[in-house]
Amino acid sequence: MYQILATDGKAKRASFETVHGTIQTPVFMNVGTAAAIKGAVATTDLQEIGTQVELSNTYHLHVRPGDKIVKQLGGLHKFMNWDKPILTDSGGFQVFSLAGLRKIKEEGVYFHSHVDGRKIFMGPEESMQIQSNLASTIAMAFDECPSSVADRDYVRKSVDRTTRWLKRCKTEMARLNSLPDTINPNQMLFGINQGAVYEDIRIEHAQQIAELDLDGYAVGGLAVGESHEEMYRILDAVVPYLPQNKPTYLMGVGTPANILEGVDRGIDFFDCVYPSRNGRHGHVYTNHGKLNLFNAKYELDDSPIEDGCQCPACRHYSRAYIRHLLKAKEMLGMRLCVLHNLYFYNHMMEEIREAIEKGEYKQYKAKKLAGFEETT
Ligand code: PRF
Ligand code: ZN
Repeated sequence: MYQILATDGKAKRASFETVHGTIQTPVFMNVGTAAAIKGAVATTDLQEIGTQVELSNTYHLHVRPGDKIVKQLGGLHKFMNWDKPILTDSGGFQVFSLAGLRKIKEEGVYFHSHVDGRKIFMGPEESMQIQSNLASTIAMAFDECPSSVADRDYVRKSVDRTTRWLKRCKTEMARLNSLPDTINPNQMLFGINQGAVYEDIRIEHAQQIAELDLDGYAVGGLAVGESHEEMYRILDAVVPYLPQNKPTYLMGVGTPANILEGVDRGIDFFDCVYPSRNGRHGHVYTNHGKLNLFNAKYELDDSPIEDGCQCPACRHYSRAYIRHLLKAKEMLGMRLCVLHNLYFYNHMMEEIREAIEKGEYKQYKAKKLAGFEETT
């Protein structure tokens, strides 16, 4: 059940009940593509950094270790020792961004594994079967994410196919959820809106998928090379056409500023590799902009990454020490930066939820954005 608890302009503060617990939105999902958050972060660390939802990938787990293996081991929750919600992305996007040679047909996509080059076929049914074996809380529909420079004709055809695929996903998920040996018979399905930068195609597609009465709705195909302004223009246009009584999810977005703008346009769920990827490179977020801890100016800096931050890195270690670890290529350096960055994102979402509840979202957003612009 999705319940809106407060609104402030278009910004929504809601709760979303799942079989693995209630999600408080707006929420940032922490990315663990191959059932691991990169940077040596264990699921036992997640409580301390405020993670609500972990996100993994159908494609990666199908290739390695194999979804049938995960099913035999009791599903992804048991496998990775995480009992809170898990969202699995459908594989569509990863096939397009990772796999080499691929062929898109009406039935699905033929491609080669990025691990061993073996030939794989994935269509809507296969994606649902894999996600059912993984037994995630929320499964994503199998979609095509057209390039941001794809022409109108291509996008139109691609979106129509994505709609046909979505209907097949819905039918297959209902079938799988009713099988006797399904680990999570309550698995939910989110549909994905596509249409590149064409507002009319986006809106028409949103109206078509809204009719299917799914558990939630994502906006895909953004943050794929278009400008931030274009992304905000598409969100302004399309989010009002997604069902208001269901959660919305902006896939693969983004910077803290992108998230603040997405929330302001009615988005509930976000995910992005930035905090973990940047952390692994010693780039850490603060309320006064991003720092590069490799910089020589931190050599003798015994303050924490951010004063007052309650993350496991800032409570115990200095910038100088973490810089040393990074320079010495000690794994702990990366790990502390990733823990800080994920805490920073998760904590910002907590502040966002509070600001919406108080009806102070505009002021909160303006103050936060001004801070990020400061040079440190
Ligand atoms: N589709 C799917 N996953 C995604 C995207 C998409 O369009 C994006 C686009 N930013 C990120 N992840 N299935
Ligand atoms: Zn910190």
